[in-house]
Amino acid sequence: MSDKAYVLFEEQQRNRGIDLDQVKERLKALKVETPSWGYADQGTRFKTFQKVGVPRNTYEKMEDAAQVHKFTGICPSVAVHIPWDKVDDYAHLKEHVANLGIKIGAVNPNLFQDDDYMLGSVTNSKEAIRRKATGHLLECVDIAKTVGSDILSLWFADGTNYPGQADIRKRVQWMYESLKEMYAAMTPDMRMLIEYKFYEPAFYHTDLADWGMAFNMANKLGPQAEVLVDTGHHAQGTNIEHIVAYLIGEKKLGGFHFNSRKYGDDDLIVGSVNPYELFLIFYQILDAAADVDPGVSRTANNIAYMIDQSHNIEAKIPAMIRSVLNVQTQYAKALLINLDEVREAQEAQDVLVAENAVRKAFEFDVTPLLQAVREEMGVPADPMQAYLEDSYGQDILARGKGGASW
Ligand code: LRH
Ligand code: MN
Ligand code: MN
Repeated sequence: MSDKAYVLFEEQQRNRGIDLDQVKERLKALKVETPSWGYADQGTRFKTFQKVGVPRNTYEKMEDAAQVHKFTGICPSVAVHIPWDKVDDYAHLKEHVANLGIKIGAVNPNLFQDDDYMLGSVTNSKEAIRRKATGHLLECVDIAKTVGSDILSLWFADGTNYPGQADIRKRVQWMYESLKEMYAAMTPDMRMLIEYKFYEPAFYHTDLADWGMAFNMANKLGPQAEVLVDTGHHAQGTNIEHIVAYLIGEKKLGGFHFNSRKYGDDDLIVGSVNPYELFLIFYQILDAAADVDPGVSRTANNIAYMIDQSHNIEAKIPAMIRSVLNVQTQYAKALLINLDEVREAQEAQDVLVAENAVRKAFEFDVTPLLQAVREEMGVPADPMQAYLEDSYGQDILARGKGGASW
């Protein structure tokens, strides 16, 4: 893309009242965290296809994640899942990751792969199992302290498969007691992000099934607890951007797990199925960021953007780069919405003008803008092409087959 394309783009946007210098600054400030497990071999419950070159351990997952940051410039942190990323010495891991030019982000406890948790972890009717689960949550707070992370990201597989299987109200209380203990162990700069999911692996009821349950739990715990929206965890047709707007309005939206889904929690590449939904999510966030209520704008500006995907048939590093670029593209488009124009149309109650003011931003080709931003950031103008031309993808084939499975 030539400078000429950017000059034309700038003129076009200036004429619409968009300040591109500001847009560029915001694009440079965007950070998207990638998940360690997205670099590993993952599958469905039917089959995991083992790929050649997959990281064999957490250290190698971090090396792959560093490549995504190297080529995109906007992925300086990596989420870990314990025990998938269990190591003997977390301080050493922190150092290794820092030497790669990145850092450890959200620490995700895992309370769904131990036989003891078949009938629930923090919601189990057996006291001893709840104790064990709470112990793991506390261990994760300690790990976060050691690796210098300020986000604890919680998702519970807890639920039941049959009516009558368990006491739903008691389970809510047990979960609250456990999280209260974890909350008390956090340092004041830490945030607990509570994720919800309407079904799977439990098929009758899930203890934290929707945003309202996560929101209520976060409210009961206190200001350091917030809701995490995983875009794949909703029923078909759910208006996710409405949930986003509502939670920011209540100053309780803490983060995202981005992915796409066509049917269930498919963990597909974000933006691959419904890029307009992603754009509309960013529209709500940017609109809130401009809110006169400082609490609302602070919340909107403090959202942790994370990817949560399983790359099942596709090559993992380029799949992650594609995901990050899709997020960046939709964010760039949303930055082109003239919010004043939307508000004026809202005040005039002109439905069509308002809808048009939002939608037309989606229709611009933001390639010249993104290329200019990347140039200024010192990363390749086309990160995907640059990665594919680089030798890293070939070099890691020496790792062979049979890498980490999460
Ligand atoms: C659950 C989930 C949750 C887990 C991750 C691996 O479906 O989205 O965030 O921690 O997948
Ligand atoms: Mn998730
Ligand atoms: Mn999920």
